[in-house]
Amino acid sequence: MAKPPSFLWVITLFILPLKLTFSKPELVTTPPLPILPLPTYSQLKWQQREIIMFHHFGVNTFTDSEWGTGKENPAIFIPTGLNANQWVDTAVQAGVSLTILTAKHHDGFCLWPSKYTDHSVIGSPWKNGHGDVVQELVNAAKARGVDIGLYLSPWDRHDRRYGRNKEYNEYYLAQLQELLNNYGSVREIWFDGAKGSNAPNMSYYFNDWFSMVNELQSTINIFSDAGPGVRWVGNENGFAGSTCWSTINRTSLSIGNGSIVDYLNTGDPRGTDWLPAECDVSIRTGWFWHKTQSPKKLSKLLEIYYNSVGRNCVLLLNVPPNTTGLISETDVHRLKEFKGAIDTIFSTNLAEKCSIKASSQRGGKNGGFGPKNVIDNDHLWTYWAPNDEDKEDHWIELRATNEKLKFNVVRIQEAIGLGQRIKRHEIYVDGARVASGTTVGYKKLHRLEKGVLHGYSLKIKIMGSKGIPLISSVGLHFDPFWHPNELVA
Ligand code: FUL
Repeated sequence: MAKPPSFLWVITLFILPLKLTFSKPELVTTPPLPILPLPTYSQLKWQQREIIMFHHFGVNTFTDSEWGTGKENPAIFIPTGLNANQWVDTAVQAGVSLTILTAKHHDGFCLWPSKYTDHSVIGSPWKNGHGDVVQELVNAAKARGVDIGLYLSPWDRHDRRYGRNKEYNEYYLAQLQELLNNYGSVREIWFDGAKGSNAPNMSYYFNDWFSMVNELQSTINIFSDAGPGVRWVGNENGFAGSTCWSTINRTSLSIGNGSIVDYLNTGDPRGTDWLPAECDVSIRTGWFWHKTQSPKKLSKLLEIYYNSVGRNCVLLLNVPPNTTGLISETDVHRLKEFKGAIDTIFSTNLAEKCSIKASSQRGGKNGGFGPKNVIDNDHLWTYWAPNDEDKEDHWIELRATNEKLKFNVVRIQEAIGLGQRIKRHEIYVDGARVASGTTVGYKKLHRLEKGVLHGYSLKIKIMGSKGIPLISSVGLHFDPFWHPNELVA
């Protein structure tokens, strides 16, 4: 019979290795401190959407106008073939995860059966007055895993309470409560600052409105010229400033103030509020559908994409349903092309095949902040961080492992969860400067003016930054749609 193992053997074979394994957990380097202000959870989610869809729909669709008078008869609203599933399918095909509907535009006509007015779908023959466009969109979106947002125009040309501060604010708040209580989760609410020059004087009780919104919806972002969740970019062309900070001073902002558009466009490096910009633009000339208009060319949409998403913003692209209640086929087709083009450009990242080095790395070789982090799939929480001690001269270099790299787009992303930092940067290919820029933020896209470049190495130098720069992603892409010498119409 074999001898039973001695006590000493048991300790050596089983207990010691256990102790060795468990007593020395591997400690990793801590992340650097953030630089305030920071985004909220909902603002980060919003930023990652990149493209949001907007639907302008209402009586204007049937009167061929942009700003209704408020005197329209609800009976003209007859979208006989309305199918919100088709709207949301269009959004999904375009890679969009949030779609915003004009529940009420300036004409005051409500797309849902509000209890506080008869100027709504209730007065329309569509579904014998039992229709509810907001509900139709909510149902279609829910079935497809898409989120919804709502636009409720403060300026109301129909309601007689408009101009009487207390009465109208009560009315507006009552409608806000209807929309935010009865349709499930709403991810964005749009407070439009637009108002006709001859409209009656009116004080909007924004503080009451914003407080009510936050009380009723926990993951919503409030859009207005001045936030507090998302700011207007200052124009309706879909173009952010080439410098674009997500930070700004809210105390310098007010809603409906034409003198702040440049400030809104660029933001403020000294801003104490995190308030990123949304670029609203329509796929057509107008916001509402008009028979005579057609969608913008693919090249124009791509230019808008580079100047919005590629400048640290979210693109809010309006796609208006027609009088049938459908997104026109021409628009559906153009959106497919647009999404196809974005996929073609960005699905291949030549940086993934490169060897990468950097000026320094936080925590040394195994600190977890090495330059390889810029080619993984996490564009927020894994990043390259240089040493705290290195105050300047930060760079990251990608080098081809065999043949030359061929690209015309450089993508840089910052780990904005720890604040927006980069103020100035330059890009070099094989030692020659090919591009320079200012802010980076969530995403900076350089569509190179020189066209397609061939080279072995690409170096990004950070020339100015608040604290150390934190780069979460770098991409080298080839855009076959980019012909820098051809002018975009
Ligand atoms: C503007 C409005 O006046 C337009 O009609 C449109 O709704 C656009 C998004 O905002 O301020």
